[in-house]
Amino acid sequence: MKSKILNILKSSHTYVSGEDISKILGISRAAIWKHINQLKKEGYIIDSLTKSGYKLISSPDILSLDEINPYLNTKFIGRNILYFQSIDSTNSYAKSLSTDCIDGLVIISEEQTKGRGRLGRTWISPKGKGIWMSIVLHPNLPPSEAHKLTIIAASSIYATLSPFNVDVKIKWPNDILINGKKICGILTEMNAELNHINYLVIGIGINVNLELEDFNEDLKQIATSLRIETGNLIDRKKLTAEILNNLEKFYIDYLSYKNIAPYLEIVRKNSAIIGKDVEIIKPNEKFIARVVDIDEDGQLIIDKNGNLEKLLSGEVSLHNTYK
Ligand code: BT5
Repeated sequence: MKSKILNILKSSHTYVSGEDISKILGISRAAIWKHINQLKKEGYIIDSLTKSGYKLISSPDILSLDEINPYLNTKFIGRNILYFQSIDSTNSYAKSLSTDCIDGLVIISEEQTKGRGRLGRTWISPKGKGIWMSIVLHPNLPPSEAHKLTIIAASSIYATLSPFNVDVKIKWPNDILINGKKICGILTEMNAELNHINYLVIGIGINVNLELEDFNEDLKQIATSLRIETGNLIDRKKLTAEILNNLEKFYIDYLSYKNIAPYLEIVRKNSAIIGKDVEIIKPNEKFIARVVDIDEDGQLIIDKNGNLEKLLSGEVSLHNTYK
């Protein structure tokens, strides 16, 4: 009901009387007043005049469904959003859902207190400054294909960030860099049986309006935000919707044709590491190798002392920043 009242206010440029809202929605004026107060608590500035009614003056910078919806053109991704002020981790929440959870459900939080990277690493997620979200999908794919959805996600983030006129690069398997610094990380996890994915969770963290002081000393060297790189405050609502729009387009296309090639092409063409020497960190060894290419399955081909080797995304980290 609160969303319906908000929609009425959003679609009117002048005051809407309590009587009109009451007629449209079939609820009492006292109930309307209660919802208006709730909206005000959420940060909406609503003017009320005894004779004229209510007028929406401004909406808060929040990532609720009501705020993202106007920019969304998807069929199912993001049509259901679970929105939190604070949560431990949107990926952990998504992984705790039952196997019949809604396809395309998005979990978003304004902050994460235990944001996670890969292999138990931490992802810092300060309040109201980034996009910290997890997308739940039910692809009909074997678990061995799950890593390809990280490629789909990385391509959709690339497509979303390129219009900002910044130097966007993809660092296989799951990082997006601007001017050589990390702006986004992707954490793909799944709830699966041996041969079947029950559901897949694509966790996306994007540093949108973080300032330098939001990063600790270590991260200041290797991380950045869209605000730092462009000098502008960025509209998080539009950006969130745009990522979901691109992600759905690429995801549907990939599932229809089972062809990862166009997305691999995006990752290859805009790779931060192909042709460069990187430090490869595996659970039991560390070495420097030259990155040669990414193969048609999305595995990294490296040249280790003259021998070609293939790496699967789950098992390695690549270190250094690559300008
Ligand atoms: C990642 O891991 O890059 C995946 C990050 C995924 C975060 C999203 S947010 C929504 C969803 N819910 C979660 O709990 N997680 C997902 P990895 O490649 O392991 O990189 C982790 C490393 O990135 C850390 O060890 C830091 O060095 C660095 N880091 C941490 N926070 C960062 C930030 N905000 N920006 C840039 N780098 C960061």
